Amino acid sequence: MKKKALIFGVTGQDGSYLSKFLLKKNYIVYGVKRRNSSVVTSRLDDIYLEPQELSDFKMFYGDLSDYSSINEIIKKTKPHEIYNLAAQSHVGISFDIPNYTMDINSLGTTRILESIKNSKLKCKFYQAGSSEMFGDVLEVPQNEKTPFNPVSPYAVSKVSAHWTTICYREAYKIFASNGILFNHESPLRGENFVTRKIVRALVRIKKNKQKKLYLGNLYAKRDWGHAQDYVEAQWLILQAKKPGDYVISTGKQYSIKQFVNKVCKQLKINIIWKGKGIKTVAYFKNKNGKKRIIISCDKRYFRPHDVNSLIGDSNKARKELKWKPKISLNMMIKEMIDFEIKNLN
Ligand code: NAP
Ligand code: G4F
Repeated sequence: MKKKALIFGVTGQDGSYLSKFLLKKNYIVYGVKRRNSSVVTSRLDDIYLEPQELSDFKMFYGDLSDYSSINEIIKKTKPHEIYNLAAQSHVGISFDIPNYTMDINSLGTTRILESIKNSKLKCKFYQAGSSEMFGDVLEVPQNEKTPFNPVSPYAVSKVSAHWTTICYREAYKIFASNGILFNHESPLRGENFVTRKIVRALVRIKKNKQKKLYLGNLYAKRDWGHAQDYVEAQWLILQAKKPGDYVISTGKQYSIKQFVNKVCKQLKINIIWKGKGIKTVAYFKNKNGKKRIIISCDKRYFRPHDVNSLIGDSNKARKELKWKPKISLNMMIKEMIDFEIKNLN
C-alpha cells in the first residue's frame, strides 16, 4: 500500500519541492491550498494534472485559519504523514501584519495538532520551524540546545508553534517533530526574499531590463542552503525512530553584500562598493569607464528589529538522520541565474 502524505503550504517553495520528492518516493500526496483571487499553483504546474482521480497528487481547498477545513481534510485523507509548511513566512511583513502572522503560524499549528489528536489517527507530524527563532543569538553556532531569543512577530509565532508541537508530543504521545531550518532558497523562492530579489534584479540589470536594485540591511549574515536538500531533511525527520527536534543548516554564513558579490561574479558585472550603512551604494563601471549606481539602500526594506547573524550547527541531523547538504551556494546561485535568464520578460 502506498504511503499518504498531507502538505499544508503545498503551493509555496518547500511545498513544491517536497511534493515532487514524495511522489518520487511513491507516496500519494495531498496538498492544501488556500483561496486566492488569482491562481497560485505555478510552482506545481508539472504535477498538478487533470483529472485528479488518476493522479497521485491531489489538491484540496483549506486554510490554517479554518479548523473545520483542516479537520475535514484530515478525516477524508487519513494521511500517514502531515507536513505543516503553511505560514505567513515573511519576517519583514510580520511587523506589518502581526495578528495575522500569529493566527496562521501559531494557532494554525495548534489547529492541525488538535485535529490529529481528535481524529485518533496514527499519523506523524512535521512542523516547519525556523532559525529566526534564535533571533538575537545567545550562542554561536546555533544548535537544538541554543535558547530561543525571537525578535519579530514571525519568530515569536514560530517559537509558539515549536513548543505547541512538543506539548502535543509529550501530552498525547503524537509523533510530532520540529525542523529548525536555516534559510533555504531556490529558483522557486518568493520574489520578495533577498536572494531571489538580488538574483532577479541583477540578471535584469545585466540585460538592460532594470536600472537599479534597492535593498535594506546589507550587513546581516545568513546560513543559506538549497530547498531541495532541506525538504529531504523534512522527510528524514519523520522517518526517524523517535520524534524530535533537528537543526538543518550548512554551517557557513555570508552577508547580503557578499551574496551580491557572488552573483555579480557569476554574471560578470564589475561593481565597486562605496559608503557605509544606509548610504552604501554599488557602482557599475562600463567598458568606457563610465560609472553608474546600480544598488542603493532604501529605508523601506529595513526592519524595526533585524536578526544580524545566523549560523547553524546541524551535527545532530547529520549523525542521526545521515543528512547533509549536497548543493553548494555557488551551484544554487548558478541555478537561480539560469532560471531568471530563461524566464526573462
Ligand atoms: P512560502 O514559499 O512562503 O510558502 C508558504 C505557504 O504557506 C504557501 O503555500 C502559502 O500559500 C501557504 N499559506 C500562507 N497562509 C496560509 C493560510 N492561511 N492557510 C493555508 N496556507 C497558507 O514559504 P517556504 O519558503 O516554502 O517555507 C515553508 C515553511 O518553512 C514556512 O512555514 C516557513 O515559515 C518555514 N521556513 C522557511 C525557511 C526558508 O528559508 N524558506 C526557513 C525556515 C522555516 P499561498 O501560495 O497561497 O501564499
Ligand atoms: O530573505 P529574507 O527576507 O529572509 P529572512 O528574514 O532571513 O527569513 C527567511 O528565513 C527564515 C529562516 O531563518 C525563515 F524562517 C523565513 O520564513 C524566511 O524564509 O532576509 C534575509 C536578510 C534579512 O536580514 C533582511 O533584513 O536580508 C536582509 N535584507 C536586506 N535587504 C532584505 C532586503 N530582505 C528582504 N526580504 N528584502 C530586501 O530588500
